Amino acid sequence: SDLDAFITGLPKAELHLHIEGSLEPELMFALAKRNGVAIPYASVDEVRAAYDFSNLQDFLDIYYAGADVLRTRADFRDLATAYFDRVAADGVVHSEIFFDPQTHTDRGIPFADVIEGLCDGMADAEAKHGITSKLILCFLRHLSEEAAFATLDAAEPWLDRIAGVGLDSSEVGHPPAKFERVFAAARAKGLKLVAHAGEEGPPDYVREALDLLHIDRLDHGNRSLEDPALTARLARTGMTLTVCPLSNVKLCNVPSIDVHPIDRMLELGLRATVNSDDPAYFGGYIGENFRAAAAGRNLDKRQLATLARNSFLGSFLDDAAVADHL
Ligand code: ES4
Ligand code: ZN
Repeated sequence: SDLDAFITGLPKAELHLHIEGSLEPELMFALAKRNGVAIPYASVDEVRAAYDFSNLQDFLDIYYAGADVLRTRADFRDLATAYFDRVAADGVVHSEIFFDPQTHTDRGIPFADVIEGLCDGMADAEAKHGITSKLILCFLRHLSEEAAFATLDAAEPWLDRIAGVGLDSSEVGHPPAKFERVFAAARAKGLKLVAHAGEEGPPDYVREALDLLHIDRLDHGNRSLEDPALTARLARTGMTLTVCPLSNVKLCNVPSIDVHPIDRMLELGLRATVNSDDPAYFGGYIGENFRAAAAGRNLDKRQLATLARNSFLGSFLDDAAVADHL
């Protein structure tokens, strides 16, 4: 349709994408075979059938199991390449990619192989598609502060290739306060700071992310809407929210796309963006997220253009690069 073509043609940045969450079942099978890794599924269809989640933890259990097929530098390169090849067709011109080093280093995979493989794929994507990208190292919040500090130490040789740090995995029971000191250390190294907050956790977790972690960008943030003073603060300060519509539906944080608050966020003056989160698990890449939100909420071209514009304003590109994209 006309609106589909408009969405595809809108240059956009993706700001909330877990690269391990872009592992499609076909690549999972290919890597399992290449690496001699057993997987608990007989077919690609069986894998897809297992992607039926009631909450974040249901998903995370399957997502961490799937990541076990990723073993070598070439695997991480192939993973990144598959993502970029797919989103080139969606009109993505810049992507800020989360990766979870602890998921891999805890299995004995060298940090070097993970990051060098991802950087290989990123360089290929820039050459092949002209897509620029940055890396954001996420700490797994269900693990300890000490483990997060060890991960920040392990990243030291590659800090010139890491734009920032984030916080992901099981939210409830692991508030931002647990990582206040690690985020202060990351900030002292000149890294940008983001955190998942208000996905399943309460508005107070969003407040902690602002006041204790000093985040530059808020991942999800949906539950901020329960607190009008917090919502007003996010609007007033121009905080970018990296919203993930299909993820919210798949993880049952929103009952259906028809009632997703993406348009309400814009009306409240929030700098909301549209992102895919874990596209291989949640039913689509950034283009599908835009199309589902547009259909579900009857978004018009002005709203869609605002969402795409917000993705550049909220990116960690320098001012000149942002201006080039607007
Ligand atoms: C995630 Cl949707 C989501 N929330 C928290 N942590 C994550 N890791 C990968 N996807
Ligand atoms: Zn996420």
